[in-house]
Amino acid sequence: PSVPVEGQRCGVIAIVGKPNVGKSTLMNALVGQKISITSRKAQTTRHRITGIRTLGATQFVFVDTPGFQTKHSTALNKSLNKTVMGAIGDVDLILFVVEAGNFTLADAKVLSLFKSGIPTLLVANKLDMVNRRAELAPWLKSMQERHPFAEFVPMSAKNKGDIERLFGICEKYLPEQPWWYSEDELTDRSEKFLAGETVREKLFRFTGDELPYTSTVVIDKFDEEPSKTHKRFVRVAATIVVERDGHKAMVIGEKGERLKRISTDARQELEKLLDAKVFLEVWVKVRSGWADDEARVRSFGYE
Ligand code: GDP
Ligand code: K
Ligand code: MG
Repeated sequence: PSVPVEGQRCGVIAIVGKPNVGKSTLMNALVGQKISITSRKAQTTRHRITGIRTLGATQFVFVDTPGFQTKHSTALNKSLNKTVMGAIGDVDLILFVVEAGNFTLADAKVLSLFKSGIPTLLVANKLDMVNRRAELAPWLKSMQERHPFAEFVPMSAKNKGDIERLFGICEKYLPEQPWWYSEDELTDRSEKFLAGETVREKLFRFTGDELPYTSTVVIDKFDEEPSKTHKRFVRVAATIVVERDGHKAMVIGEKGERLKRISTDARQELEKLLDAKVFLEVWVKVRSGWADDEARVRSFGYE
């Protein structure tokens, strides 16, 4: 690297909050590339995902987490919450993300998990959705009384200027130490993992609200094969696992139309992400009760 080791800064920043406040959108904007899937639905993010961005002398290591689940205590939800707790245990900075002007019981539950001593910023996201900005000042004041936040950052994860400002704010909380990753690394997740997440995102996008969250994607095959015509050729086989026959029919759609859209969109996005020609096969399988079955949850790759 061109930056001498003595001048380098590096640290971990956890992005935490209840479902749907915009954590993954924020993470992708910070990393500058989509590595964490997003959607209108809760439970889109199911793993701890590391996103890395090196700017100047500073390496920012962001950790996106599943939204903390407070409603149902299935094996899947317990595993998601464990992931969140693990992620905030030992970090340099916490970004506690809420919707600007909003603070509910679910937000309060997440906040109550934080150990004191780790500097925490209140990221009041989705500022673009706030009509009455004047009402934000008293709200921020009430937030100050709830928790000793180091700073308030009203912003929108979809606004470029806000993202740049956030880097400036975060930088000073990171210790001076050599970088952990190379300058151009974006994530610690494998391409195979990203492939599964891409299919899962399209599954969520195209099934509307009717498909329960208890569906998942397993990658059965991820093989790079030699090719005379493309610089990279990757063969991927994925299985969408659902709970009931009715859900299976929903995913497949009339004459297989929906499954086709899911596969086509996922393939196109994967080709960009992997910079490769991709051959993608997607299957649908019924495994009733998988989200309640601890062994199954583990076998599907949840920690
Ligand atoms: P997560 O569950 O906290 O990871 O939330 P996601 O990143 O998946 O986002 C949930 C929804 O909020 C998605 O539809 C995003 O497009 C939307 N969203 C995220 N950030 C913003 C924002 O700053 N403004 C607006 N208007 N929508 C946002
Ligand atoms: K979401
Ligand atoms: Mg998310």
